[in-house]
Amino acid sequence: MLEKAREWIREARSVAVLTGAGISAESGVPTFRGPGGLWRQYRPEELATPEAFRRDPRLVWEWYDWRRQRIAQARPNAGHEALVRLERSKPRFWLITQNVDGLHERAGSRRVIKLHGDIWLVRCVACGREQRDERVPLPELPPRCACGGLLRPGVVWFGEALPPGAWEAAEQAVREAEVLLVVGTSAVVYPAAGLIPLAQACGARVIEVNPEETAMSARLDCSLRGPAGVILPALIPSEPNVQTG
Ligand code: BJW
Ligand code: ZN
Repeated sequence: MLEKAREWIREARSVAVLTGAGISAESGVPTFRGPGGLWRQYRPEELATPEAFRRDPRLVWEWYDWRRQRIAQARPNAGHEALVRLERSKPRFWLITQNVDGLHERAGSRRVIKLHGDIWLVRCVACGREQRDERVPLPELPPRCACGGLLRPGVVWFGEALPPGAWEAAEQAVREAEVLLVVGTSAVVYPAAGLIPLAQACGARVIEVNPEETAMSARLDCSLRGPAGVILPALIPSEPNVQTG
């Protein structure tokens, strides 16, 4: 299986990658679902919503403040680094991520499409002003804008639209891809998970890297079972591929 997947990746000139929380798990960033996916007694579906924020902005901010601290302490791992090598070896490449932690960019990835926003952005619910704020912990919860309005994290919650242009860019990347590599996502959140059947409908081979079976495993060409920090370095060699033809 691994050998076949290596060959598909080696031969492809156009590659797309879809990542989820699992790629950052080995960096110490908790995933949403499965073991370690709970914060206090809450499920992410109860906190990552506009309704939860309206009801209790302080509670939602406590969760984000805790995650921001975990992310600030984290370093990119061998999985993030392998994807940087892959990007550098391909003439056409896009890394589509559901993650808000910024670890792909910190590892050196450049062609990144962020579907669910960025945990280091804050946006005023009153005047709409958005800014970067990397302070951990935040001095005041919930934080406030200079205009007095409440600030919210610059991320995409359930029921909200993706950032302008992000979905179109992701769809385009997947339509063009000969190979889609799906790493560390449970593939239950849409529209992101819909990129997998789209890639297949457009003729791409889809390779999954995940220690567990997922909602999409049964329909995929190849599922590699194991942690991203182990499988991705084995899949993507250290020497950049020389592209011919
Ligand atoms: C490892 C590992 C290791 C562990 N190595 N792997 C169609 C059908 C049904 C529902 C919908 C639909 N279309 C839309 C919906 C509704 C909804 C949805 O999908 N609901 C489902 C849950 C049922 N979607 C939305 O609401 C989306 N918006 C939308 O559709 O808007 C429409 C609209 C249009 C126009 C105007 C207005 C509206 C938005 C979805 C936003 C999701 N937001 C979150 C929070 C982001 C901010 C934050 O970080 O706090 O995104 S929720 C959370 O889930 C987060 C993640 O990005 C996302 C996906 O999770 P992910 O990454 O897959 O993580 P896990 O934890 O689930 O899985 C981790 C995996 O890693 C596991 O498989 C492990 O095995 C594995 N793993 N260790 C590799 N070492
Ligand atoms: Zn404001």
